[in-house]
Amino acid sequence: MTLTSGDATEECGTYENLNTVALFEDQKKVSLFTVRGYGSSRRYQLATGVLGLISAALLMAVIGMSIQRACKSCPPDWKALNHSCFYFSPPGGNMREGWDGSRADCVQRGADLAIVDTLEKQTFISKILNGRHKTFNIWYGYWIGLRDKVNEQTWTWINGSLLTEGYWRDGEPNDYNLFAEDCAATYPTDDTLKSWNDAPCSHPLGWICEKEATEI
Ligand SMILES: [Ca+2]
Ligand SMILES: [Ca+2]
Repeated sequence: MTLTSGDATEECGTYENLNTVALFEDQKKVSLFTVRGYGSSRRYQLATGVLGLISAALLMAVIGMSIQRACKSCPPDWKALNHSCFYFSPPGGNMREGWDGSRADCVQRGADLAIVDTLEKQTFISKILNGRHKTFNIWYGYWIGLRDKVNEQTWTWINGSLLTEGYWRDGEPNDYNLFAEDCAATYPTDDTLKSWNDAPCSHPLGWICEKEATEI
């Protein structure tokens, strides 16, 4: 199955199509064998032929449903990566929220803040932010679903799993001592693998939501 990334897309299986051809060929062989081997009368030949066609049609219908189930899609204003959809809040300065407000927006969209737990996700998100903003700026951050709010320096994703690999900017996370910096955001940077910063959770920033792609 080919995985997709970019704008809202559909993702459909292809192996089912190959199986369709093979199974249909098998079905034709069975039908021909039936007609040649047992069709002593014309009526019997006709009956087996019709049965063969009906069973082939049923087979195609079942496989067609299987192909539909393999298709995934994201809403028009979301970006697709593998089996996930990502929403990036608009880049305008009047569309910024604290971490809690950002998460509430994601939940309202049937999603949650993004869990950036793979290199592929990190690179995907960084490239999109770099395309938007061109350069780093403290106000160009986007909240992700990562905090050390409960235990300082124990970074935990919103699904409860602990951070195993972080893509922090040099010198981060620093829990900058004038504030409690307990929420993580990702920023446009030259190095796509060094884009995170811990910031005060009330800091007004953009946000990135993530949800499973929908089967259609
Ligand atoms: Ca902290
Ligand atoms: Ca920091």
